[in-house]
Amino acid sequence: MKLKAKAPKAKLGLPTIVLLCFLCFIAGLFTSTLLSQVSVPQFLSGPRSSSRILESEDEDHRPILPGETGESFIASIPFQVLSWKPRALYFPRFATAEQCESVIKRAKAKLRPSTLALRKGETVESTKGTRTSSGTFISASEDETGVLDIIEQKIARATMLPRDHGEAFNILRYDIGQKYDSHYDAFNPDEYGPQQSQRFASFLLYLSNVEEGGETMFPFENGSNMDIRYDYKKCIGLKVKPRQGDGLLFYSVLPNGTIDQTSLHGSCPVIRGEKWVATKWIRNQEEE
Ligand SMILES: O=C(O)CCC(=O)C(=O)O
Repeated sequence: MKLKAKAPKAKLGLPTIVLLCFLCFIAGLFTSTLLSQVSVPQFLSGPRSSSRILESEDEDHRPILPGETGESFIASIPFQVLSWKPRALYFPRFATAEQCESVIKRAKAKLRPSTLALRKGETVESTKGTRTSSGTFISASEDETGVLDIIEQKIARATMLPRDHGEAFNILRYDIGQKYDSHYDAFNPDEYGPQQSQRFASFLLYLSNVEEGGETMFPFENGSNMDIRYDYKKCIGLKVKPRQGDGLLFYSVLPNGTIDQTSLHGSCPVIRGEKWVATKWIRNQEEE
């Protein structure tokens, strides 16, 4: 009788299994640490890249608990600094095409020839031709569509100037050849007499594209042309081409409270097409 040789059975006890698991865990940990050090490219491992990674994470853009008058969300309003002298910012796509068309529709039936604030000694006759557009004033509360309300709120966020400091929107239309010669929005008391409050900043929302001409111009930007006898009808300096929905903000008053001489601006004549713009003048005091 042949006896079958029996292979001895390896028996693993619980302590051995636990020890083996532990060893596997340690080995895995070691390998992953080694791999992460080897495989992260150089450009991702420096301090700049780690901030880049953080920037793209939502964690970084989470709103924090606001104050009683604050907002519970992070607003994103892209802008470009166009100039420091005057302080001018450009806001691409500030409003939608539909919002712009709605404002134009609302204003169309109410247009009248634009008027001017007169300096001491000036008359309607002597200033004829300075501002040849037509326009109308519409406040946000008058606009039952709610569009001006949305735009006004956004302007207040972008400027951090309270809504109740703003005048009603002045909706303007310039036809071919129409323009606004260079002027200041702030009123110099020496020229206009004592002022209750001052136009501090201006926000222009372009409601239409213009085929040619119609730029908003700043002839004294960065001090240029200030030392020559500048002809106020000339369209020179920094020019902003109107594009439907874009916004332009500039400050007429310096942080020290005096009028910024470089904030002189105007509208170049429209050469082709038609220009529509909504101007919001924002004062240094609450509007009555
Ligand atoms: O129409 C523009 O581009 C400028 C308007 C303007 O200067 C104003 O409303 O004070």
